[in-house]
Amino acid sequence: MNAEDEGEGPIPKKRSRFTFRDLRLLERSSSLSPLRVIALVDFDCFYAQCESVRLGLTEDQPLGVQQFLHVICINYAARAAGLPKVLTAVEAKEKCPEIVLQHVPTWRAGDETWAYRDDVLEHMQTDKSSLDYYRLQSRLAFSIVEKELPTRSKAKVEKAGIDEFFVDLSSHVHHTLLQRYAELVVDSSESIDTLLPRPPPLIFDWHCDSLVEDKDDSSGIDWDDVALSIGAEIVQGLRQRIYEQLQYTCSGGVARNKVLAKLAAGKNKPNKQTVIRNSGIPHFLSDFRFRKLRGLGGKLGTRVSTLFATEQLSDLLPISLSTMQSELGLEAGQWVFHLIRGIDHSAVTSRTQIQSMMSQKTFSPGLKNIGEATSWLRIFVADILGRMEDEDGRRPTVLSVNHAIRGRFGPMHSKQAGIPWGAQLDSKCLMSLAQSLLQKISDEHPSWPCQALSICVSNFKDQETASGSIITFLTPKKRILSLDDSEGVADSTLFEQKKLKKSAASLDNGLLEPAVSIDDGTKFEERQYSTETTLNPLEMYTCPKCTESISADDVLEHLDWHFAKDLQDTS
Ligand code: DCP
Ligand code: CA
Ligand code: CA
Repeated sequence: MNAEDEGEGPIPKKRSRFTFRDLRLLERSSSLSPLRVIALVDFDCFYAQCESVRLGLTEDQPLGVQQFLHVICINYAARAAGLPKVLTAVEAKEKCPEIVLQHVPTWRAGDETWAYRDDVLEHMQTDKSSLDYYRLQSRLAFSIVEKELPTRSKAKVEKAGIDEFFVDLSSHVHHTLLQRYAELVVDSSESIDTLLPRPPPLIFDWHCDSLVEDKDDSSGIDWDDVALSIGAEIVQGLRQRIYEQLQYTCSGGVARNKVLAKLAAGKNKPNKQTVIRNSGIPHFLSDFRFRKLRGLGGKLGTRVSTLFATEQLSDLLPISLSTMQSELGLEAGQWVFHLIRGIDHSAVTSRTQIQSMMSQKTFSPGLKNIGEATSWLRIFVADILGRMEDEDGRRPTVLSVNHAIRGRFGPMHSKQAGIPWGAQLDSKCLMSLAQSLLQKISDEHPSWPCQALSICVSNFKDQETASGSIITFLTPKKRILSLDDSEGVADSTLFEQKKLKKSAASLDNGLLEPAVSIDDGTKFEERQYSTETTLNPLEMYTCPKCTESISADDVLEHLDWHFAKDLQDTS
């Protein structure tokens, strides 16, 4: 960007603030381009919409999605009736008697797959909730997005949670700009640092429901505005396609980076779209509590609020870069200093790579013997196989079984084994590994009754790159479960297995030789375990019961854990 013609006051400038170089950077989706266009699309009251559409209800029918005794998502009709986002089923009925409460599907010992059931409350102690239906809907929506966005102009999509995705529209917008405005085609005789001509005087359509701008800024429309409006037009089209095909509404935010796009999408809901003009960024941000900013919701945010004794973003603005750096460290200080000014260069990465998945449960009374435990291993395996359907072309290479005789309070014993690369990755393969690992734990340690059991698959590899062997795996299958009757109390715990000390055992084809023993007898750590550890854990939620910060994928299981703990505390 060149500041050559700054300070001309309200008289329309002849040249843009931007150069051909900025345009070139836009084409490459470079985060350094001041013309960058990033969008975040987030589904409105996602689980509630899934249920409302599935049940064929109208939007104005209040609906809540129930998980055991709690309501974990309510639609906008219920919010209009004054209900908070999370509450108990009893409170929901009291405050809004006409509300429809739909329980999430559950796994049940003895059944072949998860199902919607009318009698969950009679089986609270043995059912395990399943998010598969919502994951499936998320997948369907995502495939519409991938189909609609042009590959030629390389729009990049990043799934950022079960119901939201970022799109880097920069390259696509560049393509459209050049199609629509011939004056932007580079003249080879000109220097790349030449200022662009001004955009033509336009009757401007922002393609949004809410525009954030600086009302005092009289500099007029420039190419960054045109770029954002083209981005908004694309997002509007995407949202429209999703609605036509799935009947789900979502809200969109369009701005120059991920942090701002996310804030914008949350600003007006439901079914609304917000665009932040670059000139409006300081004003837009000044109202926020800084912990709302992506990246400041967790520990770093807590540190900042403790150090500077404030939650308000505006209170941080007078703090100098050097003070930030001396308090928070060079890198973190600089990062926070920029972030609160709306500067964020993080890239939209086309795929969030899940590194591991865990399926888990606590039991009270504990599982009596290996037979009971095997029934639950089958459910865990089916749960994990269902979730792996999202992982097209990637498969885990390690499976571990974690066994904690006294639940969260340990000790925990874990064993892991390599998943044979040549084998079909199905319930038979995973069960065979899991069973032999559990048997080994049971042979080596006093193990029954057991209060917490889990399996974890990890070290995901791309099928093509990892071995070169072409095999079939993960064709969607019916889960095969034949479960014994189990008396164990259901429900998950949140825990983190100790880091595996050794790498996987033999990954050779066909070898089912399990068991590199890891951390036997180590103290059980009472910390949150992210069931789907991604490189970039994005969405965190504050649990209404304990204020712990929980990733989206763990929320249901976390509430499950509270439920189990409440039961324990009252018994
Ligand atoms: N979720 C949950 N418990 C929470 C928060 C979220 O189970 N405390 C689940 C249910 C939500 C889904 O994750 O439908 C997506 O979470 P969002 O934060 O995007 O919230 P919603 O989509 O429900 O509502 P909004 O319209 O505010 O986006
Ligand atoms: Ca949402
Ligand atoms: Ca969301």
